[in-house]
Amino acid sequence: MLPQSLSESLGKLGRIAVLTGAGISADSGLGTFRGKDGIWNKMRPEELASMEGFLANPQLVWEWYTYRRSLLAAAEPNPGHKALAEWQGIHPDFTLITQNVDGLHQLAGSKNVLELHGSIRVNRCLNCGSETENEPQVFKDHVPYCSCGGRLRPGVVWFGEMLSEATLTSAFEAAQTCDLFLTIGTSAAVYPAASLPEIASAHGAVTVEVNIEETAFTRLADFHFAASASVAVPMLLDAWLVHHPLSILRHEK
Ligand code: BJW
Ligand code: ZN
Repeated sequence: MLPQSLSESLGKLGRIAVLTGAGISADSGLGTFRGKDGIWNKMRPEELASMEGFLANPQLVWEWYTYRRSLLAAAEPNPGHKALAEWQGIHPDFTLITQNVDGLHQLAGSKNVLELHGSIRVNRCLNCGSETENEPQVFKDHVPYCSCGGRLRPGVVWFGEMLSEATLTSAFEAAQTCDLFLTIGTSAAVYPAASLPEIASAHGAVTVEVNIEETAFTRLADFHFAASASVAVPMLLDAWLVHHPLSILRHEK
Protein backbone atom coordinates (compact mmCIF):
# COMPACT_ATOMS: atom_id res chain seq x y z
CA MET A 1 0.00 0.00 0.00
CA LEU A 2 1.27 3.47 -0.88
CA PRO A 3 0.90 6.33 1.60
CA GLN A 4 -2.30 8.28 0.89
CA SER A 5 -0.40 11.52 0.24
CA LEU A 6 1.83 9.87 -2.38
CA SER A 7 -1.20 8.33 -4.02
CA GLU A 8 -2.67 11.87 -4.28
CA SER A 9 0.56 13.23 -5.76
CA LEU A 10 0.61 10.47 -8.37
CA GLY A 11 -2.93 11.48 -9.27
CA LYS A 12 -1.75 14.74 -10.80
CA LEU A 13 -0.82 14.31 -14.43
CA GLY A 14 2.33 16.42 -14.50
CA ARG A 15 5.89 16.37 -15.68
CA ILE A 16 8.01 13.49 -14.46
CA ALA A 17 11.80 13.44 -14.17
CA VAL A 18 13.84 10.46 -13.02
CA LEU A 19 17.47 10.16 -11.91
CA THR A 20 18.95 6.67 -11.79
CA GLY A 21 22.23 5.33 -10.47
CA ALA A 22 24.13 2.07 -10.23
CA GLY A 23 21.53 0.53 -7.86
CA ILE A 24 18.95 0.15 -10.64
CA SER A 25 21.35 -2.14 -12.50
CA ALA A 26 22.28 -4.17 -9.38
CA ASP A 27 19.49 -6.66 -10.10
CA SER A 28 20.91 -7.04 -13.62
CA GLY A 29 24.12 -8.35 -12.05
CA LEU A 30 26.20 -5.17 -12.29
CA GLY A 31 28.08 -3.94 -9.22
CA THR A 32 27.65 -0.60 -7.49
CA PHE A 33 30.39 1.84 -6.52
CA ARG A 34 29.46 2.56 -2.91
CA GLY A 35 27.44 0.74 -0.29
CA LYS A 36 27.89 -2.77 1.07
CA ASP A 37 29.56 -4.49 -1.90
CA GLY A 38 30.67 -1.34 -3.73
CA ILE A 39 33.86 -1.37 -5.80
CA TRP A 40 35.19 1.71 -3.96
CA ASN A 41 35.45 -0.45 -0.81
CA LYS A 42 38.22 -2.36 -2.56
CA MET A 43 39.69 0.05 -5.12
CA ARG A 44 40.54 3.75 -4.99
CA PRO A 45 38.36 5.92 -7.29
CA GLU A 46 41.35 8.15 -8.08
CA GLU A 47 43.17 5.11 -9.54
CA LEU A 48 40.34 3.84 -11.73
CA ALA A 49 38.14 6.83 -12.49
CA SER A 50 40.35 9.86 -13.04
CA MET A 51 42.61 11.08 -15.85
CA GLU A 52 45.54 11.09 -13.39
CA GLY A 53 44.91 7.40 -12.61
CA PHE A 54 44.58 6.57 -16.30
CA LEU A 55 47.82 8.31 -17.25
CA ALA A 56 49.64 6.66 -14.32
CA ASN A 57 48.42 3.15 -15.15
CA PRO A 58 46.39 2.82 -18.37
CA GLN A 59 46.72 -0.97 -18.29
CA LEU A 60 45.01 -1.24 -14.90
CA VAL A 61 42.21 1.13 -15.93
CA TRP A 62 41.64 -0.73 -19.22
CA GLU A 63 41.62 -4.05 -17.36
CA TRP A 64 38.80 -2.75 -15.17
CA TYR A 65 36.75 -1.40 -18.10
CA THR A 66 37.30 -4.56 -20.14
CA TYR A 67 36.09 -6.62 -17.18
CA ARG A 68 33.00 -4.43 -16.78
CA ARG A 69 32.25 -4.67 -20.50
CA SER A 70 32.40 -8.46 -20.22
CA LEU A 71 29.83 -8.34 -17.38
CA LEU A 72 27.69 -6.00 -19.45
CA ALA A 73 27.71 -8.35 -22.43
CA ALA A 74 25.77 -10.84 -20.29
CA ALA A 75 23.54 -8.28 -18.55
CA GLU A 76 19.91 -7.60 -19.41
CA PRO A 77 17.51 -4.85 -18.35
CA ASN A 78 15.50 -5.79 -15.27
CA PRO A 79 11.86 -4.91 -14.42
CA GLY A 80 13.04 -1.54 -13.01
CA HIS A 81 14.55 -0.46 -16.37
CA LYS A 82 11.55 -1.87 -18.23
CA ALA A 83 8.99 -0.06 -16.08
CA LEU A 84 10.71 3.28 -16.74
CA ALA A 85 10.69 2.62 -20.49
CA GLU A 86 7.02 1.66 -20.36
CA TRP A 87 6.19 4.77 -18.30
CA GLN A 88 7.83 7.05 -20.87
CA GLY A 89 5.98 5.26 -23.67
CA ILE A 90 2.65 6.00 -21.98
CA HIS A 91 3.47 9.51 -20.72
CA PRO A 92 5.93 11.33 -23.00
CA ASP A 93 6.39 14.26 -20.57
CA PHE A 94 8.98 12.10 -18.91
CA THR A 95 12.72 12.77 -18.73
CA LEU A 96 15.10 9.99 -17.84
CA ILE A 97 18.46 11.11 -16.49
CA THR A 98 21.04 8.48 -15.62
CA GLN A 99 24.48 8.42 -14.08
CA ASN A 100 24.91 4.90 -15.44
CA VAL A 101 27.19 4.20 -18.35
CA ASP A 102 25.82 0.70 -19.02
CA GLY A 103 23.18 1.52 -21.66
CA LEU A 104 20.58 -0.79 -20.04
CA HIS A 105 17.89 1.91 -20.09
CA GLN A 106 18.19 2.18 -23.87
CA LEU A 107 18.17 -1.62 -24.18
CA ALA A 108 14.92 -1.61 -22.20
CA GLY A 109 13.46 0.83 -24.74
CA SER A 110 13.93 4.24 -23.07
CA LYS A 111 14.41 7.13 -25.50
CA ASN A 112 16.43 10.36 -25.26
CA VAL A 113 18.21 9.17 -22.13
CA LEU A 114 20.36 11.90 -20.62
CA GLU A 115 23.60 10.05 -19.87
CA LEU A 116 25.37 12.35 -17.43
CA HIS A 117 28.52 10.23 -17.15
CA GLY A 118 28.81 9.07 -20.77
CA SER A 119 28.83 5.52 -22.08
CA ILE A 120 31.12 2.59 -21.36
CA ARG A 121 30.38 1.23 -24.83
CA VAL A 122 32.24 4.11 -26.50
CA ASN A 123 35.99 4.67 -26.92
CA ARG A 124 37.35 8.19 -27.39
CA CYS A 125 40.74 9.11 -28.82
CA LEU A 126 42.91 11.41 -26.68
CA ASN A 127 44.53 12.75 -29.85
CA CYS A 128 41.84 13.31 -32.52
CA GLY A 129 38.78 13.17 -30.24
CA SER A 130 36.92 10.68 -32.45
CA GLU A 131 34.40 8.41 -30.73
CA THR A 132 33.50 4.90 -31.79
CA GLU A 133 31.84 1.74 -30.52
CA ASN A 134 33.97 -0.38 -32.84
CA GLU A 135 36.48 -2.84 -31.43
CA PRO A 136 39.95 -1.25 -31.40
CA GLN A 137 42.39 -2.80 -33.86
CA VAL A 138 45.70 -1.55 -32.49
CA PHE A 139 47.09 -2.44 -29.05
CA LYS A 140 50.39 -1.63 -27.36
CA ASP A 141 51.05 -3.17 -23.92
CA HIS A 142 47.36 -4.23 -23.84
CA VAL A 143 46.27 -0.60 -24.20
CA PRO A 144 44.09 0.20 -27.26
CA TYR A 145 45.07 2.92 -29.75
CA CYS A 146 43.16 4.86 -32.41
CA SER A 147 44.06 4.54 -36.11
CA CYS A 148 45.53 8.08 -35.84
CA GLY A 149 48.07 6.77 -33.31
CA GLY A 150 46.45 8.43 -30.27
CA ARG A 151 45.64 6.52 -27.10
CA LEU A 152 41.99 5.50 -26.60
CA ARG A 153 40.08 6.00 -23.36
CA PRO A 154 36.59 4.89 -22.33
CA GLY A 155 33.88 7.42 -23.23
CA VAL A 156 32.86 8.02 -19.62
CA VAL A 157 33.17 11.01 -17.29
CA TRP A 158 35.82 10.63 -14.61
CA PHE A 159 36.26 12.65 -11.41
CA GLY A 160 37.43 16.19 -12.07
CA GLU A 161 36.05 16.13 -15.64
CA MET A 162 33.25 18.30 -16.95
CA LEU A 163 29.95 16.72 -17.90
CA SER A 164 28.48 17.47 -21.35
CA GLU A 165 27.07 20.99 -21.06
CA ALA A 166 24.05 20.25 -23.27
CA THR A 167 23.15 17.10 -21.33
CA LEU A 168 23.53 18.86 -17.99
CA THR A 169 21.44 21.83 -19.13
CA SER A 170 18.60 19.50 -20.17
CA ALA A 171 18.86 17.64 -16.86
CA PHE A 172 18.73 20.86 -14.80
CA GLU A 173 15.75 22.07 -16.82
CA ALA A 174 13.89 18.82 -16.19
CA ALA A 175 14.65 19.02 -12.45
CA GLN A 176 13.48 22.63 -12.27
CA THR A 177 10.22 22.12 -14.13
CA CYS A 178 9.01 18.66 -13.10
CA ASP A 179 6.11 17.93 -10.75
CA LEU A 180 7.35 14.50 -9.71
CA PHE A 181 11.03 13.58 -9.33
CA LEU A 182 12.09 9.97 -8.78
CA THR A 183 15.61 9.23 -7.57
CA ILE A 184 16.39 5.56 -7.97
CA GLY A 185 19.39 3.49 -6.86
CA THR A 186 21.85 6.31 -6.38
CA SER A 187 23.85 7.21 -3.28
CA ALA A 188 23.41 10.89 -4.24
CA ALA A 189 27.07 11.40 -3.38
CA VAL A 190 28.49 12.58 -6.69
CA TYR A 191 27.96 16.10 -7.97
CA PRO A 192 26.59 17.71 -10.05
CA ALA A 193 24.17 14.74 -10.49
CA ALA A 194 23.34 14.77 -6.77
CA SER A 195 22.12 18.35 -7.00
CA LEU A 196 19.24 17.35 -9.32
CA PRO A 197 16.87 15.94 -6.66
CA GLU A 198 17.79 18.90 -4.42
CA ILE A 199 16.87 21.31 -7.22
CA ALA A 200 13.61 19.48 -7.94
CA SER A 201 12.71 19.62 -4.25
CA ALA A 202 13.57 23.33 -4.02
CA HIS A 203 11.30 23.99 -7.04
CA GLY A 204 8.37 22.27 -5.36
CA ALA A 205 8.36 18.86 -7.03
CA VAL A 206 7.24 15.84 -5.06
CA THR A 207 10.39 13.76 -4.58
CA VAL A 208 10.39 9.99 -4.24
CA GLU A 209 13.51 7.97 -3.45
CA VAL A 210 13.90 4.25 -4.11
CA ASN A 211 16.98 2.79 -2.45
CA ILE A 212 17.72 -0.25 -0.30
CA GLU A 213 19.71 2.06 2.00
CA GLU A 214 19.36 5.62 3.24
CA THR A 215 21.33 8.21 1.30
CA ALA A 216 22.48 11.80 1.48
CA PHE A 217 19.11 12.77 -0.05
CA THR A 218 16.79 10.65 2.14
CA ARG A 219 16.06 13.31 4.77
CA LEU A 220 15.02 15.77 2.03
CA ALA A 221 12.90 13.28 0.07
CA ASP A 222 9.13 13.41 0.48
CA PHE A 223 8.93 9.61 0.25
CA HIS A 224 11.57 6.93 0.66
CA PHE A 225 11.02 3.33 -0.46
CA ALA A 226 13.49 0.96 1.17
CA ALA A 227 13.17 -1.62 -1.59
CA SER A 228 14.96 -2.89 -4.65
CA ALA A 229 14.41 -0.80 -7.77
CA SER A 230 13.34 -3.87 -9.75
CA VAL A 231 10.39 -4.28 -7.37
CA ALA A 232 9.56 -0.70 -6.35
CA VAL A 233 9.62 0.98 -9.78
CA PRO A 234 7.03 -1.35 -11.40
CA MET A 235 4.94 -0.85 -8.26
CA LEU A 236 5.11 2.95 -8.60
CA LEU A 237 4.15 2.70 -12.26
CA ASP A 238 1.16 0.52 -11.35
CA ALA A 239 0.09 3.03 -8.70
CA TRP A 240 0.39 5.90 -11.21
CA LEU A 241 -1.65 3.93 -13.77
CA VAL A 242 -4.50 3.57 -11.28
CA HIS A 243 -4.97 7.35 -11.55
CA HIS A 244 -4.20 7.56 -15.27
CA PRO A 245 -5.75 4.57 -16.97
CA LEU A 246 -4.51 4.04 -20.50
CA SER A 247 -7.95 4.81 -21.97
CA ILE A 248 -7.94 8.33 -20.46
CA LEU A 249 -4.33 9.03 -21.49
CA ARG A 250 -5.05 8.05 -25.09
CA HIS A 251 -8.05 10.33 -25.05
CA GLU A 252 -6.02 13.30 -23.84
CA LYS A 253 -3.39 13.16 -26.61
C1 BJW B 1 20.03 -0.11 -4.77
C2 BJW B 1 20.02 -1.45 -5.13
C3 BJW B 1 18.80 -1.96 -5.61
C4 BJW B 1 22.01 -0.98 -4.47
N1 BJW B 1 17.74 -1.16 -5.71
N2 BJW B 1 18.96 0.65 -4.85
C5 BJW B 1 33.11 18.26 -2.94
C6 BJW B 1 31.78 18.68 -2.99
C7 BJW B 1 31.07 18.64 -4.16
C8 BJW B 1 31.65 18.17 -5.32
C9 BJW B 1 32.95 17.73 -5.29
C10 BJW B 1 33.68 17.80 -4.12
N3 BJW B 1 34.92 17.31 -4.37
C11 BJW B 1 34.97 16.93 -5.67
C12 BJW B 1 33.80 17.20 -6.24
C13 BJW B 1 33.41 16.93 -7.64
C14 BJW B 1 33.18 15.46 -7.91
C15 BJW B 1 32.32 14.85 -6.80
O1 BJW B 1 31.13 14.93 -6.78
N4 BJW B 1 32.94 14.17 -5.85
C16 BJW B 1 32.19 13.60 -4.71
C17 BJW B 1 32.61 12.15 -4.50
C18 BJW B 1 32.39 14.48 -3.51
N5 BJW B 1 32.47 15.40 -9.16
C19 BJW B 1 33.11 15.42 -10.32
O2 BJW B 1 34.33 15.42 -10.39
C20 BJW B 1 32.26 15.47 -11.57
N6 BJW B 1 32.72 16.53 -12.40
C21 BJW B 1 32.64 17.79 -12.01
O3 BJW B 1 32.21 18.13 -10.92
O4 BJW B 1 33.12 18.69 -12.95
C22 BJW B 1 33.37 20.01 -12.52
C23 BJW B 1 34.75 20.05 -11.95
C24 BJW B 1 35.82 20.02 -12.82
C25 BJW B 1 37.11 20.09 -12.31
C26 BJW B 1 37.32 20.10 -10.92
C27 BJW B 1 36.23 20.07 -10.05
C28 BJW B 1 34.92 20.06 -10.59
C29 BJW B 1 32.40 14.20 -12.38
C30 BJW B 1 31.87 13.01 -11.64
C31 BJW B 1 32.15 11.75 -12.46
C32 BJW B 1 31.73 10.49 -11.72
N7 BJW B 1 32.24 9.37 -12.42
C33 BJW B 1 31.87 8.03 -11.99
C34 BJW B 1 32.61 7.01 -12.88
C35 BJW B 1 31.95 6.99 -14.27
C36 BJW B 1 32.57 6.04 -15.16
C37 BJW B 1 32.35 4.60 -14.81
O5 BJW B 1 31.23 4.14 -14.51
O6 BJW B 1 33.33 3.92 -14.87
O7 BJW B 1 30.45 7.84 -12.12
S1 BJW B 1 32.16 7.72 -10.25
C38 BJW B 1 30.72 6.75 -10.00
O8 BJW B 1 29.82 7.46 -9.10
C39 BJW B 1 30.00 6.69 -11.35
C40 BJW B 1 28.56 6.87 -10.96
O9 BJW B 1 27.80 7.31 -12.06
C41 BJW B 1 28.66 7.87 -9.83
C42 BJW B 1 27.46 7.88 -8.92
O10 BJW B 1 27.30 6.64 -8.31
P1 BJW B 1 25.83 6.03 -8.11
O11 BJW B 1 25.24 5.75 -9.40
O12 BJW B 1 25.10 6.86 -7.16
O13 BJW B 1 26.22 4.60 -7.48
P2 BJW B 1 26.62 4.27 -5.98
O14 BJW B 1 27.35 2.98 -6.02
O15 BJW B 1 27.27 5.40 -5.31
O16 BJW B 1 25.22 4.06 -5.25
C43 BJW B 1 24.40 2.97 -5.56
C44 BJW B 1 23.18 3.07 -4.69
O17 BJW B 1 22.27 2.06 -5.07
C45 BJW B 1 23.48 2.87 -3.20
O18 BJW B 1 22.91 3.94 -2.47
C46 BJW B 1 22.80 1.54 -2.86
O19 BJW B 1 22.23 1.54 -1.57
C47 BJW B 1 21.73 1.47 -3.91
N8 BJW B 1 21.30 0.13 -4.31
N9 BJW B 1 21.27 -2.01 -4.89
C48 BJW B 1 17.84 0.12 -5.28
N10 BJW B 1 18.69 -3.29 -5.98
ZN1 ZN C 1 42.47 9.36 -33.04
